[in-house]
Amino acid sequence: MSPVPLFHYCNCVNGGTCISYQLFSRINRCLCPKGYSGQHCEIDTESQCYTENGQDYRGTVSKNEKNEECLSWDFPSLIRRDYHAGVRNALQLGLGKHNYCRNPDGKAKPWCYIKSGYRTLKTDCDIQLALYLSTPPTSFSFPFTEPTCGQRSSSKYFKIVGGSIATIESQPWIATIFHYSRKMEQNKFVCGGSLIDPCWVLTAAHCFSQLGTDSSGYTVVLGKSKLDANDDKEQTFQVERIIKHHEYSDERGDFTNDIALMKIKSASGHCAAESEYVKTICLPSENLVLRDNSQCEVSGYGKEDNWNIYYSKILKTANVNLISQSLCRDEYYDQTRVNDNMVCAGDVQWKSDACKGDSGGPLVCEHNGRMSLYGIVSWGDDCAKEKRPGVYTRVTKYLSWIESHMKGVNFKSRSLPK
Ligand code: 4AZ
Repeated sequence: MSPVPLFHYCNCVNGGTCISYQLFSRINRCLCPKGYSGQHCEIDTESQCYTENGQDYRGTVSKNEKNEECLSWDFPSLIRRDYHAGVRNALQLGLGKHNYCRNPDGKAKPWCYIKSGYRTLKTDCDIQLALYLSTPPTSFSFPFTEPTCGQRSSSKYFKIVGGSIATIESQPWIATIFHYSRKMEQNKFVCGGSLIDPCWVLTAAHCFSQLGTDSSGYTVVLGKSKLDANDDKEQTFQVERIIKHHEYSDERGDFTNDIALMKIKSASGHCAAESEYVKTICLPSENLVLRDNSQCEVSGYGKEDNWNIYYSKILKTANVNLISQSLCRDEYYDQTRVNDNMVCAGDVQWKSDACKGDSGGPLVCEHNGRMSLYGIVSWGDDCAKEKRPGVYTRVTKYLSWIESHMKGVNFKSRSLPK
């Protein structure tokens, strides 16, 4: 993966995406997913009740039990009180330039200040305790809630010489596929992939050309930041099944239908647990055709150039632009190699590209405020070579194939909301 420097320090929460207007200023802002607002997407615009003592309540109820309007936490005279918008850990406590009820000090329920004559009083809010008939739903595994796919918890990049390192939080859907080598007595890196459901990883069919589709030798790691070091953010799974597209072929070197699914195994049946480092990516809707030149990003542990013998030891990301189908097919490659089930993307200066080892990994693009999986790293002539863009499997063409194999999954909850 070749370089594209980016600085993002938005501190977005709840899956907000950091947008940076780098060229003109150093302004950053969070693009919040539906249901969240505020500078850091910290305000939950939908929650009407609180749980436990409401210390985590981040909703927008702003009246006390007598139906009086709360004072804003940045009201000037509150500066003399213990809790106001200017306290050091205001963001963590939920305090800011708003008058929503909060419980920053562990009281019984959310409260707020009100003005009563010359006095400022602390009063309980008119807000109900949530009642669950069973355990509360977790948004990751509960199929009837809004999908949580395609929302990263932060988008941090650190520029280094010769490349752009991505934190795992900025690509939490990336999966790393390994295969056990008996000869070397260790797991060897094979390919990248994308987590599209807690139990399913989407990757490229050509990843299994050399080592086959016997699932027993493979391992999938989620939340991995460094290729040859382990840490406690990682989640590792064995593989239950590998489904390669039955019409995949590279006999003519064309890599058509370069797509495969891996079902990962877990004793509980829940597979991946959502965390800051592990999240699903949305699948695009079937008719999504993004405009030529749309900026997308590709990530992986691929080689930094085609001749390098080593894979990158750290996760990298590069911005690439979508290239028109006709330009790619007729000018950059030819009709026998590029078909409508593929999409091409490249850097304007041909400096960033996917490379060997990035295969199977995600090409993600923003659409409707979420990141969705538009392509799978498939092939290309060399890496970052002029007029030889990266070619990706066009995911929108395989949605029914994916759905037909992911039996038992509430497929709609895996797609981008319309
Ligand atoms: C590969 O060998 C490979 N520049 C993947 C992507 C590209 C080239 C090669 C695109 O896996």
